Amino acid sequence: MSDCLFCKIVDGEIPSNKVYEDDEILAFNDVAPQAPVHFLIVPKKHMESLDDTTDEDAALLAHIMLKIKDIAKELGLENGYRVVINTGEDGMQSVKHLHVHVLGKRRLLWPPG
Ligand code: DGP
Repeated sequence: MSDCLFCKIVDGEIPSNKVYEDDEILAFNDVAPQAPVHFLIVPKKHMESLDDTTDEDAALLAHIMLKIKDIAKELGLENGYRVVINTGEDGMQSVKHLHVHVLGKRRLLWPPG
């Protein structure tokens, strides 16, 4: 999608601080980190949100989920981390390209706001 911020990051049009990349996904540091480690994982294929996914995306979604622990380990999150997928208006999703937040290196509060 030409006007999608994360598609532009995937295409390299907008620079990002990459932490992992393969043919299907890109992970990069969040520009406004909410924890000492805070990165996002996005599918390279544009999809607006979890609401936009279908059974055909099962392998891609599983790939994202299974990569989290590897990247987390690389970044030293041996004491745990939190995975968040903000979805839609009530979920306060601001960027309309599916992304998974991974936050760690501090004790995170619960419940969230
Ligand atoms: P969400 O509220 O779940 O849609 O989170 C969007 C996140 O994207 C937010 O934590 C800030 C991050 N973000 C927004 N613009 C940029 C950008 O240009 N670069 C990077 N690295 N992160 C961005």
